[in-house]
Amino acid sequence: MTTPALLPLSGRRIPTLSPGASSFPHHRATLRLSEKFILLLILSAFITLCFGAFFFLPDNSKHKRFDLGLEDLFHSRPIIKLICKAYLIPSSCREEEESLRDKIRADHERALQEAKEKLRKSREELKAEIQTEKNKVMEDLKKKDVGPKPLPPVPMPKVVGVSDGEPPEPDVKEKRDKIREMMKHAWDSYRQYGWGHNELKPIAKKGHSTNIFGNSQLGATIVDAVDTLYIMGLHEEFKDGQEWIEQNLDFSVNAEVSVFEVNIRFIGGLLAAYYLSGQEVFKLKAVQLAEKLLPAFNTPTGIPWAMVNLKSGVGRNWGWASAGSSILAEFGTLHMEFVHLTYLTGNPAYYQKVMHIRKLLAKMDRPNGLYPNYLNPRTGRWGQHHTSVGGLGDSFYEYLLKAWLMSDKTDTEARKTYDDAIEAIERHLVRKSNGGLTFIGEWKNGHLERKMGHLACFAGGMFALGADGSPDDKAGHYLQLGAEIAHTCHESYDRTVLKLGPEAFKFDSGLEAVAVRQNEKYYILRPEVIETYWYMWRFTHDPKYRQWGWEAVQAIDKYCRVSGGFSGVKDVYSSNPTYDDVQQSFFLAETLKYLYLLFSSDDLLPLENWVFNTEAHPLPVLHLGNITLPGSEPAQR
Ligand code: DMJ
Repeated sequence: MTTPALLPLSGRRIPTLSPGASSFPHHRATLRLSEKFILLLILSAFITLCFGAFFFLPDNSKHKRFDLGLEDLFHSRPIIKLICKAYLIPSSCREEEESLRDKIRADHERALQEAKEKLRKSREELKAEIQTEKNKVMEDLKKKDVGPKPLPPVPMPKVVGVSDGEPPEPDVKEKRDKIREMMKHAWDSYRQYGWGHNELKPIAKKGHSTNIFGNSQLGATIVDAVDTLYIMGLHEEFKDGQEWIEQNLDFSVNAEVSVFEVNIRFIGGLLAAYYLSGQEVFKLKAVQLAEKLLPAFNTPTGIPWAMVNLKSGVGRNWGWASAGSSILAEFGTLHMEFVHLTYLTGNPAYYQKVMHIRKLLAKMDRPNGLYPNYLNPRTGRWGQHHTSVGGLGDSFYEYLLKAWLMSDKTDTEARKTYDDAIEAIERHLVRKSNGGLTFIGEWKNGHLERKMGHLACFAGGMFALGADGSPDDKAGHYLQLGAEIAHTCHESYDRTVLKLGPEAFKFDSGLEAVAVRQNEKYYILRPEVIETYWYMWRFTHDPKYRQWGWEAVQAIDKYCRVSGGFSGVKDVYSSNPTYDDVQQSFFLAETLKYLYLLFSSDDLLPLENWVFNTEAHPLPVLHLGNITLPGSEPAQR
């Protein structure tokens, strides 16, 4: 049997059985009757629904989501529209269509009006309108941007001695002016030929960089030099540098940088510029960069990688380092800057990272009490047993002493670690040559190499700086040791043709403070010898230190100065040297700064109030006796 196909109720056709569908007429009649009854019921239910919807459902047109005329078409009173279409109820449909048409007409008129107004406006007015819109969007974006959070206010450490430091003696003042002029020549040349690049090639007169800064233009010379400009009173140049930093220094770059170099040059430079000038931008940039360095500490031991990619945070070590090790002078030269970062931001992470390194080192066995230069960050074991106060080791010892000084001498743990380390160094590494010159050799697998690097010459200043406070009343002894190192290093300069010191010099087979190998005869504008002269001057006021400093000024000006800045030289024993064509950023940060201070009065940056980081960036002493750093124990006196 074929069941009757109930067509949708269109109102046009009452369903019927197809002819010949059934041969029983009575049955057919019964079916028709009940069908009609059901249809009637459905129809009345729909009519009731229709009225209910009309009077009681909310009007969607009052809750617009789009301002398009089509909105009502699809969203307002949908049930009426459906009924309208399905049942062809003429009056409701007409009303609905009418109101729709009115709405569309009104919208069109409004759009037309707006278009006419726009056409009446001049090109300039339209441009201005677009610009206002753009600015608004940019402002909104900036608000949403996750820029640096404002830092909590902290008591500003006592910033004293940011004075002119003009020396009373006219001849000293004249020398100081000459050094200032050299700084201006170095800066102006970089400004002209290398602006924004990391360093300058003063002969080629273009930008230069090395792998320590990654492949990015981070303006290393600007960041390294701004505090020197400030100290020398070169205000216009300082402002220029500050502006560049404000507008261009961006650390969200895909660059793999040296954690150590970026810390001492950039974070140190920015923090010093902040403390000296009070300009917030320097502090904010320092903190932005520091955050980017933190992933370098994600190693199994917490000893950081040597390099980190600023964008990805992926770290690794130098390929040349013994057994995949990190370097003592690199992971051991973070303390000063990181303590300041915690102090300024209230974020304990920085302090905890460097204290963790200190604790880990304290637990380790040390061959002969010496710290090897290599430590594997995965295993926590020493690499090759090579100890040096020059390259690879140097500033680790410096920062132990300076951590103590910087804490207003409350960090006694740092002082004790320094004293123990220096004692072992003196016993195993410090020797007197046959000619009576005191030198610091290098310890290589149980054997002393009688060679001293230019870098190790900084230790003269360190010994003098650490004299006060040394155990067993050995202050006089350490001041004397500092003086002897200063003398030896001066000899290494004096025994050359150019009166500039070689990179490394020997005390062997009749040799006294002279370089032997060709690849150790270069001078790359390094500061360490002058740094020691300055500390010795501050502690003794012996005029020979100014005299030695002046010799260096004259030699640098004569042999390293070129029309495009200052360049290193490849052989200090040759009267006709070739240039290396690099103006190192530390020449402006350190060499010229120490020279300037050497010819200034002592009230400029007094050592009771300032501690210089290893790149000569002065940071104020933090009087931690009254302050507890977040994440630290209360300081003990
Ligand atoms: C500087 O970057 C720092 O002084 C560092 O501690 C060692 N080397 C250079 C300058 O020679």
